[in-house]
Amino acid sequence: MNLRRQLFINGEFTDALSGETLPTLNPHDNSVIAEVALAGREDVDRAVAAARKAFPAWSRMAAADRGRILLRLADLIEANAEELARLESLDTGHPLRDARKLDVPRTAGCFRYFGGMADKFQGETIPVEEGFLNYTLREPVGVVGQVVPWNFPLMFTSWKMAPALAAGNCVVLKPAEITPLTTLKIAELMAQAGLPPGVVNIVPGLGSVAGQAIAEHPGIAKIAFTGSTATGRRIVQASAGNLKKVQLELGGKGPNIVFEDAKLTAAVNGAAWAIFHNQGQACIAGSRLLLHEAVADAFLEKFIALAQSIRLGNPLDESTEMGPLTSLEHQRRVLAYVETARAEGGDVLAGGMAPAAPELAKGCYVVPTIVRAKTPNDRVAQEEVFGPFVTVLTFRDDAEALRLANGTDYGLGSGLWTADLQRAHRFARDLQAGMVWINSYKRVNPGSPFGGTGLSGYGREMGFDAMREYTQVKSVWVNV
Ligand code: TAP
Repeated sequence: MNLRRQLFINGEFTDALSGETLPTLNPHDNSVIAEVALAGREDVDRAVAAARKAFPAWSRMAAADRGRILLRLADLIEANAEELARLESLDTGHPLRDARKLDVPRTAGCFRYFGGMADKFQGETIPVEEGFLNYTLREPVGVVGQVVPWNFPLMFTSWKMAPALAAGNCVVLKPAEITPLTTLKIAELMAQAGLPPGVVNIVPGLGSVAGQAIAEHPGIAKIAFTGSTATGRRIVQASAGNLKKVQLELGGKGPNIVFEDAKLTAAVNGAAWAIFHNQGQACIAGSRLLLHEAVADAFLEKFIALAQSIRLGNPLDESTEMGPLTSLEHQRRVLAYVETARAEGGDVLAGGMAPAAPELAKGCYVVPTIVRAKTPNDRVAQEEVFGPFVTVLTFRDDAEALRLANGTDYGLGSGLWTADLQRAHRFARDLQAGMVWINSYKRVNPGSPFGGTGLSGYGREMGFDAMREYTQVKSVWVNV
């Protein structure tokens, strides 16, 4: 593979001014894939200067022409699909078959959706008093800083950049230090698609250095962040200097509720997808399984058997269903929650360890883990574990189910399985969450708003809402 290992600033790949690099590792065996340039504050300054210079021409370009570049990029992503899928799998541990089937097509689909959106997002005329015409302009906010995590680097690159660019903003994006490779490949494809120099700048680097520099930078008008709630708080504080517009997509502890009238097989399969896809490293994972006590035993028997049948292995292996977590540090963190569960009096019903297979011993693997918590207030029922680790609680009636579901400070994804239409809509209304999936879980689409409430953050990605986030309204009065 032709790996890109440098920063991408002003349309060119370039070393960090300090000359520093950081190795990015293959989580299957922790071997070094590549040394990647590590951006410092002065590199973020260079990137912001390039973006500011590019902004006037990019923001005034005909919206359809901006859109056409994003549509070309979507085609190029599809033309390079296999390389992107392999690279994502190598750098993150996503099973190759998932990267091929989900990550790459969703990335292309997101750029295509917003490419088409560029010339369809418009202002309004407002009926005001006689003698005046009042209309609104939707203007880009300027240079946008974007900081993304390591769990879906390719997809999140598109979720962040596509609406920002369609709306006419310029971008400085920092991928996570441990997964920079596919984002840099996208930068290469952007140049091929005809994106003018400076419109997008990619600065792989440490969160505490490059990320912090983006959050503090006076030349950046808005910051969009996906990651942990703790870092989200830091970003809000660092952004206060120039009163940046802030958009936060943070953690979750998604409740997945199975009622007594649910179709059991569908609920079991859906619950496994909700927590085990991408090794549970998803902010919208269904990580709290709330089971009606009448069906809990039957559900758990099937669910445990399914979890134990999942094939762990090298993500590049075509038959692998679950790969490693993305870093050793994270594997340790997830396994530490197993100890927490035991210390809190919880029951480990399945997994709770690294796999015994010698060929996986050097990797960051964790066996699918199911824990029955003692109380809803236990740490394992409240804190985001972000791994293949699901916490089970049971309930007696709808009121208790709702109390449990809403019983954390998060509010991102949520799901419920029932045959009762009225109950389904009642819960959709009452759940404290940005997204509710009824008889399904974890559906996403570039047209459907994505985001949370409470400690899960604010602002929405995708759809028309994303275009609103990346624009500001100007009201124009004409004396007629
Ligand atoms: P975070 O620290 O939140 O990392 C996310 C991104 O923020 C990375 O690019 C990180 O940089 C950057 N960052 C870190 N400190 C920063 C700062 N002071 N200013 C600006 N940017 C900064 O997450 P993590 O440590 O990788 O993971 C910890 C936990 O967060 C996970 O276990 C999980 O619970 C949660 N998490 C949630 C999500 C989603 S999708 N909601 C995604 C990832 C993690 P570097 O990492 O490159 O240094």
